[in-house]
Amino acid sequence: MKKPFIAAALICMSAYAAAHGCPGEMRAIDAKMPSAMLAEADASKVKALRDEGEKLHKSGQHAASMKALGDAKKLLGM
Ligand SMILES: [Cu+2]
Repeated sequence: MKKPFIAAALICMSAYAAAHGCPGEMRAIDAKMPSAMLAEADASKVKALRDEGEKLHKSGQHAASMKALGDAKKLLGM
């Protein structure tokens, strides 16, 4: 009786993590942006990657989204 419940809970948690990884990255980028000392070209690149990440996330392409957001974080030195 207990085991199926635990399995279901684990499946829910991993789905939760996958669905919420991108917004967490977006929040981290948004928090960092105002204090980031970037050249204008890099700042607009970060913004473009962050927007692309959000679009990909909304269309369900979380792996691609995480990659775009990861590139944005790299430019931010995070
Ligand atoms: Cu996502």
